[in-house]
Amino acid sequence: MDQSKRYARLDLLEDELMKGGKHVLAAYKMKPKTGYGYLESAAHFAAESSTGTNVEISTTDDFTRGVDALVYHIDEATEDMRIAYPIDLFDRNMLDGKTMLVSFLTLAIGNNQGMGDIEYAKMIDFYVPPEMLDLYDGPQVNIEDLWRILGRPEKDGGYIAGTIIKPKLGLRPEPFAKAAYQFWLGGDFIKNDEPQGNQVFAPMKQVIPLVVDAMRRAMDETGQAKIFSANITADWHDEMIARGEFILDAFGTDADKVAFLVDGYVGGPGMVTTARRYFPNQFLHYHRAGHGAVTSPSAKRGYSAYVLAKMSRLQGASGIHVGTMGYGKMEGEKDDRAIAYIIERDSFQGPVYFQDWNGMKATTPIISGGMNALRLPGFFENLGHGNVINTAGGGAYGHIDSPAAGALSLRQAYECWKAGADPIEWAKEHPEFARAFESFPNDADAIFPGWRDKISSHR
Ligand code: CAP
Ligand code: MG
Repeated sequence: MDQSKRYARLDLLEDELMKGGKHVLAAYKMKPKTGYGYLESAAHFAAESSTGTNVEISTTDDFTRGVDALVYHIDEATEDMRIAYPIDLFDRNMLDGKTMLVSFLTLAIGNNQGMGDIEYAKMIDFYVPPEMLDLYDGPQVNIEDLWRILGRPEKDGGYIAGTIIKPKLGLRPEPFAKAAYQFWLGGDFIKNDEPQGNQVFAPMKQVIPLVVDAMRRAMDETGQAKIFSANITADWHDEMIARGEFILDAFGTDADKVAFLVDGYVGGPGMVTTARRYFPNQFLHYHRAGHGAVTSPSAKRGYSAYVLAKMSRLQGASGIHVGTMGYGKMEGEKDDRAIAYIIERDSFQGPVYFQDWNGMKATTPIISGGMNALRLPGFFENLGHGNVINTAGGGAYGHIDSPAAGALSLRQAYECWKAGADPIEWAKEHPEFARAFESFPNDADAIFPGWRDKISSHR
């Protein structure tokens, strides 16, 4: 059934829709199945994503038609389809009238992902009007709070050198805490690797008190504050809270140095909001394991990593992984900078929409995945700044001298970029950075060909 007379309004102007402020706009790359017309399929898509189904139904009234989602732009050649969703479509909390991200997903990337007449559709951008922005929690804590705790300025406080306890699984409590202590002698921030929780060989009740002790010893020794991002991901709300409360209790007077890591893609918006609302004062660390299933450029359905990051700011993530823009081991490219810019800036022109955040706090980009000191200078150059949290697991624990040397090499890499120095020259004055070349020789060969002669000749 062709529903384009009801669900398409190609005369609507995007500018006017944005000015009107009563619609959430979403842009997709959509292709219908062979034999289906583009506009007809787009209209069916909008119907399924709002008030309709595949047939005319007798219970529809004039009010219903007033909240139809409307296709307002199509370009079959580029597969571009844009839809305006009236803000009243989105579910509001009974408790406080706020809106919920899960409702955005249910409508805008819900049933429409499995329709018989759609080959594929992927959301590449969306726009939220000011009235709707106010209905999301947004972040309460971000990198500025970590800078304050670390004794740095709250603006432009610079690079936070972090790691992930490696190996990913298989450390008993004592070796785990030892690994943490060793890194903290040189670095700032440690996160649980995402699968680490309450395994039988490393029960949280044993591990966490040892980590507290490791942090305190490292703080005494270095005279610097340290931060630990603890994984509280769990299927059950009560389990997350039990973990969070246990951890805060164990850290006691150092509870301000605890972030909570939530695996927000596999766990979903409910898990993120549980952490955001139950522990509003802790840095909420959004890890996104599994996101590649829908965000990969090779995936034709779902949504992009840009959309994922933008949604995380609405939910109130303090920080989210944004990839490494082609400098690390995970999929990515230089232009992925936009994924960082949309969450950290007051406003940003995305692939389709200009979003003004209307004062919503920033979410901090977390740079992770195959990073080490040698890859960082190029990364910072591409991003244009170093106000990020970087977690390098292999890049710290793979340093041939020690995890502390690995941590120092990361910081030295940042300082090298900041000084605008040549990394080879920098290595001559910074031994931990220099030893990163020996530690990661394949990277060194690829990024700094001929380094062996230049660095070793000055030893
Ligand atoms: C990195 C990591 C992170 C990835 C996630 C890992 O370890 O701990 O989970 O960064 O990807 O398990 O692979 P290494 P992303 O530093 O040893 O590579 O940040 O892109 O979401
Ligand atoms: Mg990991």
